[in-house]
Amino acid sequence: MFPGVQSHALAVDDIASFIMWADIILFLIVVGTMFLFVFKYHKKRHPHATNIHGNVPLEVIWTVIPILLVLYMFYIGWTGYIQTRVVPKDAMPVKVIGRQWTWTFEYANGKVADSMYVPEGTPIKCLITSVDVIHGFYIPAFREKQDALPDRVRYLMLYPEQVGNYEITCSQYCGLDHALMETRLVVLPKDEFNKWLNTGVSKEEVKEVATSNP
Ligand SMILES: [Cu+2]
Repeated sequence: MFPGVQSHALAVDDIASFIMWADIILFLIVVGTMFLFVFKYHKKRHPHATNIHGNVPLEVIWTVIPILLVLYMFYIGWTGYIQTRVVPKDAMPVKVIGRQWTWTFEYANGKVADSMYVPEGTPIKCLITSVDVIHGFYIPAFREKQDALPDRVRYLMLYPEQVGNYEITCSQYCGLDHALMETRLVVLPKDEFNKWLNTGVSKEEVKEVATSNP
């Protein structure tokens, strides 16, 4: 997996690796015990089976540990998720419109672009919708994804922390050219972004800027 570029992405990665390591350790404990018992209680070594009626300490342990693990997974998942849902006061709105098979971005001053330009260090409130079928607004490096639904507006918070050029793609199969429905998220330093926002740039020029900064 390529590196995440905002603290939310790092939180998602931490959750994924915590769950993976918890799975690996539990797998080894369960399968290890299974093999140990197959060996230890083989008919040759243990000809007479014992009839066991419960073991309270053991049952408490295997109930409490999984509950704590699941609660902890919920806690780290929730705190990561909430970062994408809480809208800070200084958030900048950007309208994200999906259509077969392109993305369009509209800014508060009326500027329209086919790549998404955002300033570094400003929370971005993406207002996501679609003009035809269901699309999925997906920025892998930010570990964020939200379906774009016709006639509805859904939102997602972005916290661009690093200047750069990131992939935006469609995560819902939406027809013939679904695979080609991609564009760039360009994070610029604040002053450069303001310059970009306040100049009337044609669509061709927007494309040029987006591709000249790989
Ligand atoms: Cu699509």
